[in-house]
Amino acid sequence: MDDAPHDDETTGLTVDEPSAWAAGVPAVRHALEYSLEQTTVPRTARTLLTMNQVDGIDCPGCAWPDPEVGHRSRNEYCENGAKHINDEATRRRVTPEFFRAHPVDDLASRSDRWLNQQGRLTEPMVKRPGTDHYEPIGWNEAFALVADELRSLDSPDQASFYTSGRVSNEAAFLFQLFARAYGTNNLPDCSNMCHESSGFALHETLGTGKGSVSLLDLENADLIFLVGQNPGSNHPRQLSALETAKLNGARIVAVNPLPEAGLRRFKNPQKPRGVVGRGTEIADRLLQVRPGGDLALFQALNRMLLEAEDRAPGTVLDRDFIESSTDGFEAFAEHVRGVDLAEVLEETGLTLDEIGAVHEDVLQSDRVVVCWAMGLTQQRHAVPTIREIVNFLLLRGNVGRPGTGPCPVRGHSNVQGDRTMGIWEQMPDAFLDSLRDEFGFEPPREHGRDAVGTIRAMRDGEVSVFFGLAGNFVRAAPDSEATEAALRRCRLTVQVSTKLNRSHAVCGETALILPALGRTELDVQDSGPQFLTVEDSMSQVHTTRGRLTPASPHLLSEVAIVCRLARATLDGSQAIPWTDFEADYGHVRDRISRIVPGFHDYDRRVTRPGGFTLPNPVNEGVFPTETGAARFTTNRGRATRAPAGHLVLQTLRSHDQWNTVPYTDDDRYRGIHGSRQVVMVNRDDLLDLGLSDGDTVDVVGVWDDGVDRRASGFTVVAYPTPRGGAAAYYPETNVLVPLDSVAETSNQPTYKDVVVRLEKVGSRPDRAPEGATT
Ligand SMILES: Nc1nc2c(c(=O)[nH]1)N[C@H]1C(S)=C(S)[C@@H](COP(=O)(O)OP(=O)(O)OC[C@H]3O[C@@H](n4cnc5c(=O)[nH]c(N)nc54)[C@H](O)[C@@H]3O)O[C@H]1N2
Ligand SMILES: Nc1nc2c(c(=O)[nH]1)N[C@H]1C(S)=C(S)[C@@H](COP(=O)(O)OP(=O)(O)OC[C@H]3O[C@@H](n4cnc5c(=O)[nH]c(N)nc54)[C@H](O)[C@@H]3O)O[C@H]1N2
Ligand code: SF4
Ligand SMILES: [Mo]
Repeated sequence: MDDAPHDDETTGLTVDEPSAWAAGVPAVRHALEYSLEQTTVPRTARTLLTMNQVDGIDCPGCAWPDPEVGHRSRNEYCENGAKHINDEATRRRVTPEFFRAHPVDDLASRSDRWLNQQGRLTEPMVKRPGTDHYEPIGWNEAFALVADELRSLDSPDQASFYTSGRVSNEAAFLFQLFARAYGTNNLPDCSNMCHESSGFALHETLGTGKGSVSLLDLENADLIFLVGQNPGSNHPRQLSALETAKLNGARIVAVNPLPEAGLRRFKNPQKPRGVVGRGTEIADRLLQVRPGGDLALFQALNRMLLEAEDRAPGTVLDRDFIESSTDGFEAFAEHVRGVDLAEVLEETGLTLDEIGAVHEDVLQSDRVVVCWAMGLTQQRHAVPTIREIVNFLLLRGNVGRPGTGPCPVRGHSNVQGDRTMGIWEQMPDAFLDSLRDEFGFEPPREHGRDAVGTIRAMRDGEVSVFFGLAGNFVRAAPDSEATEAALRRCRLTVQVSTKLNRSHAVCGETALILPALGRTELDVQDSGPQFLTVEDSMSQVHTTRGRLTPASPHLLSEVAIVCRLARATLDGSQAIPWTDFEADYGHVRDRISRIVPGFHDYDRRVTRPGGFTLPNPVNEGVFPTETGAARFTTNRGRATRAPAGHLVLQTLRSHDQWNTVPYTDDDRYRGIHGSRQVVMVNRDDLLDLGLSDGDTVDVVGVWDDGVDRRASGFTVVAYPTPRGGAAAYYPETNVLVPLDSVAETSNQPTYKDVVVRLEKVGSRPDRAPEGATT
């Protein structure tokens, strides 16, 4: 079983009730089933027992932080963390023989799941122009090939260097250093598609793009908002922190169009009570907001707070804080007082009672935290919405005090660290000056291209070399057909990867696969075994050490790959000791400590148990904005309303996938099994559209550029989503997201805000009986 490649068959759709609770015994059982299938028992146990422990492996899943040292349980991981780690520790292998048997066209015809299930990549491979197969290539020849291509470009800006957020601080720092020494700021990353909107909104209003909340803050808040996130599937250990907060007396308000399982009830697998009991109710209130209605909701709450202050002056707002630490209050207040509550009800789909009850919760609370994720950032008005949340926090001084603050919940385990290390196409001059002073070269100053900008430039022939350090760009990006065409126009595409994915199959004229060590694996360099470092969603920087024997003797670490590429490409005029960096990662951290603020004495501090926490100026009452004050802003924007006969589609994650990689076809908590080709629609909308639960439809994108964007053969599932909104899985529906449909100012694709219509293809006779859902 272990070595047999899975076939691509799906078992057929079955649907039952969405689950009312998350993460108990079945969660653990499912993780073990997946582990056993992918690895052998001792290997599984060895990896899992060190996960998220001091001196162990940082979970390669999400960026949720680890509890303080001394407060960690023996099994400090969730079901999904176990799946992610075992997906990497699999015993299956992709060998040169595999590539001989599967031409590139064949790979391109396979599902994402099938590609991933083939196992770990083992050797560098090249696809040469005019051929249809990958063949083995030596490492030196591979680096020479990339170097020749890069050196032959008219301008360094004709290359683009993508990073996905699993990459360590060390590799990320070197990667941006290489790109800038080579001469470009074209450093798109997954964050462009993830929390870019949060970064823009927070930077403008608070002067720093990161959240200021610690785990302790969360546990000590007395009111927590969970807006546009699904922690039961995507940040499962967040539920433990929320449970603690509840036991400490917190109330929780979830704002989400869908009644996600983890927002309802949590059974903590780490506690006996969690295994047998009813578990903890997570959300005291679930506001099933209409898609994109969050801006209106927070504006209404802000208006209510201003009016409450009018009624009882000096009792509602934190006047001292507003006067001493903020600006823009008057203009904001005037604007928000004019918000029309009838319009709010229309925008949010909520009742005045529902909003009023939350307002009462706010008045009763001294310490408020607002958490959010992709349900906000991937909206067209994401930036104004998050700015309005900052207004909401500022009004009662819920920023920078213990138990308060904004909490953007990050996705990839080191996406925040990669940004800290300079992976951003718009790094500020101060950072570039430091690079110059340290390494003696002049970095380019003009902003580079982000993810969407890179796709446009490849499409237009302005970028002809695409280099991906981890990730699966072609599937993560919007407008799949346009993105695929853009990548196919490239002269060279290079992917540094652990597992096979579609970005290897949809490639440039020449294509390289460079197989890398994963986080679970022992990394030995000339100076001995190395460790790596990462930063979680709450700015804690700590080590991660792999212990498993590498999947193949031919693998190189990401650090080694970047160093060797740099040596092959650059002319040596910069004073950058690439060989030393590769031999001893301590040298890399030493340079980081001199360049990146907050990293002084990096090597020593990071090896202390639990590492260290980066300072956040907001927590010291400092707001490094242009004016030196936290800023109230005036925000406008209305939710997308689909025209008659259409729906607003959000593309989201199932419980059983890691981003572009589906592990199975099941989404247990939503009650959907056996197929991901489903579109969830409100039952009343189905009636209006003349459709029934179980019908087969094409989902057709609507955007006024004349392009037919179509996801074919989807089964309609009646689901308790607000009217007008639909949901389907990513990445199968990325084909529907127009490249030009981006959030204002952040340029983030609007993956949760896509206008579609459903074209009926046929009905399935073998459906579960009507009424099985909702
Ligand atoms: N198991 C697992 N864990 C993961 C990942 C994974 O793929 N699998 N991915 C990781 C990454 S990179 C990220 S970024 C995070 C993503 O974590 P999430 O942001 O939780 O992921 P999504 O599945 O995109 O879900 C977004 C949620 O937003 C809600 N939503 C949609 N539209 C709106 C709206 O208009 N308003 C509001 N209030 N809510 C809305 C959806 O119903 C859904 O519950 O997860 C990380 N963790
Ligand atoms: N429609 C839609 N699209 C979305 C989103 C959405 O919600 N809806 N979400 C967006 C978000 S939030 C994100 S973060 C992006 C994710 O975009 P990416 O980060 O690019 O995608 P992943 O699926 O995480 O990448 C998986 C691949 O990474 C490689 N990999 C895994 N571990 C390692 C490693 O340790 N080293 C190396 N070198 N490679 C490794 C494997 O080859 C694997 O196939 O997608 C975005 N796209
Ligand atoms: S919550 Fe996130 S970091 Fe923690 S074990 Fe689960 S996937 Fe890993
Ligand atoms: Mo993400």
